[in-house]
Amino acid sequence: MRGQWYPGSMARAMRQLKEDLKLVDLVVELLDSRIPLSSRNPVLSKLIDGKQSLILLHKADRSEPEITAQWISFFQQLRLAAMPFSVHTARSLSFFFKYLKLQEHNLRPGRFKRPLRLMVAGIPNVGKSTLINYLVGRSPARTGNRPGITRGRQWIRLLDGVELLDTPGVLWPNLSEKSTLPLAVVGALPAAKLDQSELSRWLLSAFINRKKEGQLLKRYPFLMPDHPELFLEQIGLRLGFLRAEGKTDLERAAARVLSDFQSGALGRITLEMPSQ
Ligand SMILES: Nc1nc2c(ncn2[C@@H]2O[C@H](COP(=O)(O)OP(=O)(O)O)[C@@H](O)[C@H]2O)c(=O)[nH]1
Ligand SMILES: [Mg+2]
Repeated sequence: MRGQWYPGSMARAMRQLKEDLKLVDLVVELLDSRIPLSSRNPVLSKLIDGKQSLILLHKADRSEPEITAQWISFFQQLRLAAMPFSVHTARSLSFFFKYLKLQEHNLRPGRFKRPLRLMVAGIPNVGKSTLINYLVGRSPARTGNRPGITRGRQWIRLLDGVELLDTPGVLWPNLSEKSTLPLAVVGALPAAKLDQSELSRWLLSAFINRKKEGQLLKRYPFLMPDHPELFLEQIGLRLGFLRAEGKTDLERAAARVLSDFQSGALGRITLEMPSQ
């Protein structure tokens, strides 16, 4: 199963991650706040064993804030530090930097006074590169940065006494059966390998279950809210997605729904609850 999605590259990424972990004091695990269960790597917690770790519920601008707060309590009950994060919300950054300053104070090995070192890890498309670029761009310690070199990797000074590894760790997601659809709709698995209309039907019913038909109606103002099973058909028909035989092109309608979701045009939604 794992190999089917990530041929070869994941084993290599895992070996590299194990090497990088030896160099850091703190691991920042990015989860997609819309699917915190499925975007968690099942073995990372064993690998970082004993090390300080922080969960960022990333892309928090796309998920429901009340549910993100529930997830944070959920992780706190497991004794895991977690906070919401979005590169589109300035407040995220100040919380994160505050956390780092506190850790620097608590964890930085006193005797040699070397910097606190951290790395970012997460599944494909969760926003690792975007986050690193954003942190580097917003870092008050950026000016006059002279990164030290560690076997092809670089340390970037984020704050006084805090350094970030420039390359993120790539993890595979939770690949259990029930995670496939959630991962594919957020773009963590190649949607093209799956049935587009199955994916979009699943997504549309998630909006209905979460009582968010209103958000669908905003984007597709012609939908009849009482006919959820016809949504895809209506979308295709009204957008003029027709096949030669005059039938609605459901695959094209499905692809539109998925791309509207991924671009944020369908508004905020969380697809996995802590109670699951
Ligand atoms: N809405 C939203 N999108 C984000 C955020 N961070 C990253 N993204 C988007 O997520 C997609 C994947 O980001 P990328 O950094 O390439 O992911 P990586 O594969 O983990 O390195 C890109 O389209 C980013 O623009 C965020 O905080 N909010
Ligand atoms: Mg990347």
